[in-house]
Amino acid sequence: MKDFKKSVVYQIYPKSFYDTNGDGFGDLKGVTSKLDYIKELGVDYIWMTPFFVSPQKDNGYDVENYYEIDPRYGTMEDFEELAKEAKKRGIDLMLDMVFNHTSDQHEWFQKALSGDEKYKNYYIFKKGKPDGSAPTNWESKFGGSAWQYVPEFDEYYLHLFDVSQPDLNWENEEVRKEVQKVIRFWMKKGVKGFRFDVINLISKGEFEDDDQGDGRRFYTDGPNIHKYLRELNEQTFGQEEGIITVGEMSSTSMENCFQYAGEDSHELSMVFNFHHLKVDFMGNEKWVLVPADFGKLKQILFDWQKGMADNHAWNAVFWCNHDQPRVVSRFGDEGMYWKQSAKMLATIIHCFRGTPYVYQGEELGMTNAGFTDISQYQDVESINHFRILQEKGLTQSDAYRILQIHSRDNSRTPMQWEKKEHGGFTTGTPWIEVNRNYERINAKEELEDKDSIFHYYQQLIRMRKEYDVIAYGDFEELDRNHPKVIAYKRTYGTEQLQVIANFYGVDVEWKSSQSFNGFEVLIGNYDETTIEDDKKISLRPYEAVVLYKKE
Ligand code: TEU
Ligand code: CA
Repeated sequence: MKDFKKSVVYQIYPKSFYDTNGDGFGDLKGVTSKLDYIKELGVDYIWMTPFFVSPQKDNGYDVENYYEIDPRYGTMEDFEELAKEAKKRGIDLMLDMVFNHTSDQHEWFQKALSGDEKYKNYYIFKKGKPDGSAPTNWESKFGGSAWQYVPEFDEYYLHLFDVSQPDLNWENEEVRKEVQKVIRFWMKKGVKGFRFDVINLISKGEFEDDDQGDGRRFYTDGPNIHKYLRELNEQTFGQEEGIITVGEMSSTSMENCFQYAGEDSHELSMVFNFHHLKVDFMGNEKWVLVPADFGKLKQILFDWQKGMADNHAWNAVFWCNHDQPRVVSRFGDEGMYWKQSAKMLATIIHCFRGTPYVYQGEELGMTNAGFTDISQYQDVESINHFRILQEKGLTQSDAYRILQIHSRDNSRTPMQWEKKEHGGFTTGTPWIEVNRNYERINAKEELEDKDSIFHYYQQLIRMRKEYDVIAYGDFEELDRNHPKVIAYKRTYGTEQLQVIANFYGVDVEWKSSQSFNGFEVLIGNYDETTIEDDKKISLRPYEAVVLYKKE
């Protein structure tokens, strides 16, 4: 059985991964045909973002039927073939379960809209305020009110995301039973992992106006959340050994995560939190341009590493996913130090305590989309906010600059396979444009180059399996205040690891409180590392080095 502490997960956004029939959409057969590539990287699990029947208003996070494959992606036979071929290569599948909401096209919601009380109670319908306005002032994460008026009922329904994504009512036991049924169905198909979409938003608390924010404090980590997760665990994945689970925890608190992902709490194996990916926001506001706050980034990473370890809870560690800009563009340098900075960023994550997640194309150092016209954008959130920003008085060019930095489409451009039209992703017209740098950045070239970002990731992934200190070691921060360097130490029995990374494109000298005596270089992103003396090291632009010692 796999040990999730030694495992690495590779995330696939199938729509943008590989298209086998020329319709411009990636498909399940496309994933199957690239399994050898994924195997070469050395990962243990593939997390597949949703491929269930969906009107695709939010690229599949609006599920119409949890039991069937959207024909755009293929058939159930294609899925079974994928699972079988993956298994042959020692790779298990993790599916993405979207249970905070369904699509408005889901049969349950359609029945609710037709007035069927049983199904109305699957969702959250409420009367408006006496003046007829929405029940609360909560905002949708995609812009605008979180409530949609239904004239037939003179009521509103709640949608924390798009208007086409009505929130499910988890207080209703029948809803919880339906959800359990879905999980059991996919477990029977041999699925060994689940990622739960925005799962910490399912338990709504009081429905009150928020005079301090957008409403999230009323439904984030809500009153019954731990009860629901324990129940889910007990009724489904907890009954089979070796299933790994990860909860996507939106705006969560660390205290709640101790419980969500605690060793003995019987909720989930691990959690994603996003605090470290808001250091270039203004508070919770993402649609602004502010430079990334390095001090804050370091503090958040260190606090979560230490806090979760001290409380016997487990992190998922990552920079990238389908909702985030590309990390090399965000915190690295996509120009002169493209390769060094991509490797440096990978080093930090892959030596952390937690299970690393690699998002498709991250292992190639893929960059932000570089779109310059709104017609190139496909994401509902980006398109809404492009309008909202201009309504707020920003110029169009400022709105573009913000989208270029923050849009989720930055990570959704197709996988760059080779130096061919559309990066070899499709022979047709891709649903979203391929990044124009595919001739320089693509899988084929990197597989041939020993010094590539791909091969560096491969080495990091292998190290987690070979060195127990990486998988199981304690965490200790080394220098909280240095303005350019991230450094930390891991210890496990007689093994010690020091990770030292220069986060900037300039030379720096760094003095450690620890001695380097007896340490050897395990991996680094420059040919040779200059250790000045037993406590001093010179780091070149974006240099990262991992030192190891066993007594
Ligand atoms: O994302 C949840 C989420 O809140 C964010 O990552 C979101 O994209 C961001 O806050 C917007 O600024 C999950 C999925 O990963 C995402 O793709 C879905 O759109 C969303 O849930 C709704 O299902
Ligand atoms: Ca296709």
